[in-house]
Amino acid sequence: MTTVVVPEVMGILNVTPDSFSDGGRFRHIDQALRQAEQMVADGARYVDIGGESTRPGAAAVSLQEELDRVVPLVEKLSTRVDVLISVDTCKTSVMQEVLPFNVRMINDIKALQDEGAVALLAQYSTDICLMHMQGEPRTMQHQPHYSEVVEDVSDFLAERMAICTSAGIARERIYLDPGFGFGKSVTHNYQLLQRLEQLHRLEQPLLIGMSRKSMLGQVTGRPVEERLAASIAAATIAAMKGARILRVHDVKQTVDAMNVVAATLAGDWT
Ligand code: 7PJ
Repeated sequence: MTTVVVPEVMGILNVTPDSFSDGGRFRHIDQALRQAEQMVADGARYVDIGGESTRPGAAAVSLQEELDRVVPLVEKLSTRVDVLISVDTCKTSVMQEVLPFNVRMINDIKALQDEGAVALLAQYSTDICLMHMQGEPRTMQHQPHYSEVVEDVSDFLAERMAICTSAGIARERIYLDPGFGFGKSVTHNYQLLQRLEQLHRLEQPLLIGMSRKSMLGQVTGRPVEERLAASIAAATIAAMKGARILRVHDVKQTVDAMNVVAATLAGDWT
């Protein structure tokens, strides 16, 4: 019998600046903990904590602000909720502060390009997600250009992976992500999704994030709050193409979809 791998679901837990203004940090942490508990109840295996907005056009967040948002939450979550913790950061100093806690993954949209990041991670056993991005979040959607998007993304990921492994990071710790929406036109995004299997030649597990992204808005004409159906379709496609982890906002609905995928791949529902 062949082993059927259905992706794990990673729930997105954004720690937004607004949540600080209404009632202070404790309330904000409590709220985030409750949200994490709900995601676990809904079937999430991971929660991904991000303190920096990386949406197109977003302003950079200061180091101190990101630390204040992320570190106390990681600390509390690691002792109170039974879930694998992923931290979405591209700053070496943030990684340094969260790594001593029970963090399972560092999810870096800049693929450990910040100074000292690779050397730091080489001292730990945490998993790492290396994501591809063209340009910087503030400007990345201004005319992205590739000679061939799948090849270029694949070459970049292979190169970053080689840098990690030569620094002593075991291959088994590395997940790869083509970075949907990060310096990519709609066409680039759909070419990547259509040919996602080609990234399996890198022989690493893939982490995929398309939840509510503009590539879904552009083909459906829906605003961000009405992209659930499109997000589920995208997650299902990624699952059928062999993604290992799906990074999503809507955990419960994605888990339902993954149960359908699991039954289909197994030809059985038990
Ligand atoms: C991704 C991410 C993604 C990984 C964000 C958003 C933008 N990390 N962080 N992959 N996207 N690994 O969720 O819309 O696609 S932030």
